[in-house]
Amino acid sequence: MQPLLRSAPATAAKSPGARLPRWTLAAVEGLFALPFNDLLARAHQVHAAHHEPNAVQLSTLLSIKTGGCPEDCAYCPQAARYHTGVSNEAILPVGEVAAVAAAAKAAGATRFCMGAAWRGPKDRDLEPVLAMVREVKALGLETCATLGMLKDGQAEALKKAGLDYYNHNLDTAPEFYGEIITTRAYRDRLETLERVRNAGLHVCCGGIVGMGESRAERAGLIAQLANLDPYPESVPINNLVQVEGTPLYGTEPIDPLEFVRTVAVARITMPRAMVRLSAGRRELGDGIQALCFFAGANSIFYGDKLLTTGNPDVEVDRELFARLGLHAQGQAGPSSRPSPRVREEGGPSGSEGG
Ligand code: SAM
Ligand code: DTB
Ligand code: SF4
Repeated sequence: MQPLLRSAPATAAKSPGARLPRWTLAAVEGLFALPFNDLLARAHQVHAAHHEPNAVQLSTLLSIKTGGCPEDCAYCPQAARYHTGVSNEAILPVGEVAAVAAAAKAAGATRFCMGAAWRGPKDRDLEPVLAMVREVKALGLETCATLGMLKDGQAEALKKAGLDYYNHNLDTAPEFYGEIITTRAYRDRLETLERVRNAGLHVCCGGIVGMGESRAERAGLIAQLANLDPYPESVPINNLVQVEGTPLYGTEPIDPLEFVRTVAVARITMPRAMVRLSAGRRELGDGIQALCFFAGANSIFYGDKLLTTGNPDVEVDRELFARLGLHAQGQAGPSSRPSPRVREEGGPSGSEGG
């Protein structure tokens, strides 16, 4: 299968003022190639300069509309065309979503993300989602939604209802994208991100690793993200969750240390972003997660389920946090350090980003 945008530069996202890209592909590849200890030391230094290094944001995810999706994302158990055992369900009632959000807040989450298995919402789909956003916001939680591609006016309506973040991932590098999805183009994703940004919403945008991509393609994904202008406030790094029935089932898993490197490079190139250790934490194990937190991951999905697949049990995460001396963001921890310094590290091109 031919990649859709083989020639798209890794530094495609420039500001209208012809700003130089913050991070060239070569510079990002250079970070990946550093000795592991040097990379982690540098990433941790950037992390500690911009964030409280022992605080981790807890975000709970809920699938508000599961399965039956018309798209062909090769990793996704919710695509109707793959036989994964996920059935096409109706959108959840608003009251049920509010109850799950209240329980997530009681368990310590500060952000609540609602996901729908849509190519994009039809206008009639958006109405109940707006009601959900209002209810979740009223609980005092940060709100996030991931509903697919947005049309004119939809991002504005979400913002007006009280949405804080919109999650829309680039998923991978442009050069590898055509191997993974054919039913929407990379530029469609960039357009939705632009709509989200223009509506004044915060951008949550990241990708998936472990899909059989090369290191250069992982670097290409990070370069795309880091050169968005401004770069996303929230960057989920997903480790592919392999689901039987999807085309990517059986792919050689990523070397876990390479996953840590990806987190470290995301931290260095997007210093102020929340870098989220997203799907696939169960497969990583405690030691690798600990390295990811050291390398700059400071957000997780918290709760026993992601959208359709499993996530570490809440009790397991609490125990891991206790062993590592981590605490939930917004709750004082015993080892809290003074406020981080907030000097932004410029990219190798010397220009400031974000
Ligand atoms: N349907 C909407 C869309 O695709 O934009 C929103 C929901 S979709 C499930 C959100 C993101 O979840 C995808 O972009 C992908 O990055 C991630 N995702 C889906 N299935 C995954 C899997 N098996 N492993 C890791 N990440 C996955
Ligand atoms: C993101 O980057 N990861 C989340 C969230 N955004 C919506 C989704 C992970 C889904 C994992 C597979 C599943 O549970 O269906
Ligand atoms: Fe549909 Fe989103 Fe899954 Fe793609 S990732 S198949 S768009 S639910």
